[in-house]
Amino acid sequence: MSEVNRVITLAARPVGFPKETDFKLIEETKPAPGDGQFLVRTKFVSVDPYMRGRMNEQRAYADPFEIGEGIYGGAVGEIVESNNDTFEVGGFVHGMWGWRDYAVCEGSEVYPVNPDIAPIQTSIGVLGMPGVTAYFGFLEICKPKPGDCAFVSGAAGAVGQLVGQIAKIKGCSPVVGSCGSDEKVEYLLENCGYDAAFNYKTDTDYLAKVRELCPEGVDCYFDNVGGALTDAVFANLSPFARVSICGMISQYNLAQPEMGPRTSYMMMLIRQVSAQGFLVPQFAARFPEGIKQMAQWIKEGELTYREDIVEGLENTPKAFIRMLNGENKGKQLVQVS
Ligand code: NAP
Ligand code: FER
Repeated sequence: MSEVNRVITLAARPVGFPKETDFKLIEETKPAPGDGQFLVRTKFVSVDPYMRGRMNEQRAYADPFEIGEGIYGGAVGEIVESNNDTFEVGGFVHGMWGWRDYAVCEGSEVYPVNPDIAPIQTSIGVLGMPGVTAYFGFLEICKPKPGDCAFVSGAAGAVGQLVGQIAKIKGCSPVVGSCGSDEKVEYLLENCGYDAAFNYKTDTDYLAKVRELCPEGVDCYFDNVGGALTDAVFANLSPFARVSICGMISQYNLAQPEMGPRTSYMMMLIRQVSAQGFLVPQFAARFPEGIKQMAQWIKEGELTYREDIVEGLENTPKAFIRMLNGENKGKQLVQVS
């Protein structure tokens, strides 16, 4: 086993869209666990949109990453050395140690992963943070009822692909999504039970498109992207619609932020709409319940998901950038070992 620990650090704060040169791979000595600690060898790391916010100097909802420090984020790995009787060598755990080969961990920083229940990388995907974001962000905020029209933006990504299926399970109709390629549109229609979907990069009259696909208005809007598409969905909301403000990826890589909203507020007023932003940790106490239900749906064939796996820790910046670019098909992961 290698004695070197490769760590991907932030070399420079990205201006606008991140570049590979904003990151730097450094080599450290493989760390040794102290009393009560254990050493984890990373199997998969997650690249997530929120990490872009942590690369800025300005604090968003988490502290900025420091220049020259390793990038922190979701990861899953195998325990290879242990001074802790509860975390034995050969066991798997997930945690937030991020883009590195090895991490020394304490029991309080990680969660055990059972490889017999599902592939270990699902602990940072469908049965992890993106999964519970879809589950609680949709059910608790959109409060779907059978027959509601549900619209999901960013519908083919890690979170979005799940939201539409949960909407279907709950009897929403129609379930409509937007995404950035024809291949993704086809995936949503063929595999995720969406009633309709469109490619926002080629079908650019969003107002007309949402009206066409949601003729009775949108009752539940799960928003991953913000921006012009969201303006169009707001203009088509039904009376007493519920909007779950999950993400705004159309804004994350802008060097200059866009200002707004105006018409959206007007629509909230005249249609008596509720719109609520959320950060998924607010549901942390209920994660086990959501994960159990999603695992059950997967087992019963009610819920499907796709993962997009790039090989090699050194390619993590590439994977992060391709995810922000929309080249990922489902949850973007990096296989490290
Ligand atoms: P993802 O959807 O798997 O990947 C990001 C996707 O965003 C890309 O594949 C791309 O798909 C789309 N995108 C990129 N630029 C865009 C633009 N300008 N306009 C529209 N779409 C764009 O990522 P994810 O992990 O599932 O996250 C989805 C959203 O959920 C993000 O906004 C994220 O910040 C949010 N989120 C929020 C929470 C929370 O606690 N609130 C937790 C997790 C995630 P296309 O091909 O469709 O362009
Ligand atoms: C968290 C809060 C928010 C977190 C992720 C998010 C991994 C994601 C937010 C977003 O994508 O907008 O504690 O932990």
